[in-house]
Amino acid sequence: MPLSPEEIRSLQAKARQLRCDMVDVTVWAGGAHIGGALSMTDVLTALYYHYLNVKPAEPGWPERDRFVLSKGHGGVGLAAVLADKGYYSKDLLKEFNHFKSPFGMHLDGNKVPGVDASTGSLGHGLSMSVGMALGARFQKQSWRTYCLLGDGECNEGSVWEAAMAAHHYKIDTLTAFTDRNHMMIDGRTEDIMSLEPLAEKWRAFGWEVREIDGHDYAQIGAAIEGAQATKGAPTMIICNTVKGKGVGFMEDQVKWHYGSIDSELAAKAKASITGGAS
Ligand SMILES: Cc1ncc(C[n+]2csc(CCOP(=O)(O)OP(=O)(O)O)c2C)c(N)n1
Repeated sequence: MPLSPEEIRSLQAKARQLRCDMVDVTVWAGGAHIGGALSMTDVLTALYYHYLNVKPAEPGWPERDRFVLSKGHGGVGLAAVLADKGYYSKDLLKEFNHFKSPFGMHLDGNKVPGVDASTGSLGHGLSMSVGMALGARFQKQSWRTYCLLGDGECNEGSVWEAAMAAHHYKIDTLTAFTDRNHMMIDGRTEDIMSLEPLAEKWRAFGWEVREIDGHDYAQIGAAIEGAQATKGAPTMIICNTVKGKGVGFMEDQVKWHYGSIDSELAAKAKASITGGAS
């Protein structure tokens, strides 16, 4: 069922809060991949606050939907979401990436409740997702697998090996997203290693492809529901996003791929997120 206007408003409010939480974690950690966390926040919010069938009190629940953050450097974003969902105390976020903390910059599935796959080395998450989705099929389980990739990550050849396998096995319980913020670590994707025509590439690999505004909840919801209804093929949802989304001075700025924030800059960032000056 399409998201109602009320549900959309509620998700937007949640995303504002989560973006502020991510800013806090970045301050506590001394630095984080904040730009790419902010660009994927709306997709994460739609998944975790509406579509994913999970039980935060029982992270290992066998029938849960799986989520793989293939762009694992976005751990600062996922960590904030999982804390807010109640997988662990928000206080733990103060230790994010500190010595002896369970949280590294890239989340470890053996240490952080709710993390279905340890990622960080780009290019592996889609293969893991294919394996998980096949596992569900072999076990005759109906849970779904969701995977979020970076656009720069799609430079990795292993992404396309996984794409071939997902098509070959007709894994229609697999939904992937590309956070198409048009940037990678060191510049614009089209300058460093061009990806276009990206949608056509996924289609050529046999995927059902949807292209959306990755900050528009009606579009995100419709695309996820379309993927859930698709039979015989995996779906790729290309989410056009803005790196640093929500924080005016970070938006579309490659230097905010990874950055440090002090409390003064954090206040400015939060004012921007909540509608104050940027
Ligand atoms: C195999 C591998 N090579 C290099 C890196 C270093 N690295 C971290 S983030 C990043 C850029 C990724 O770009 P993108 O997927 O577009 O991420 P986003 O812009 O959404 O943050 C790179 C190259 C890595 N984590 N893994």
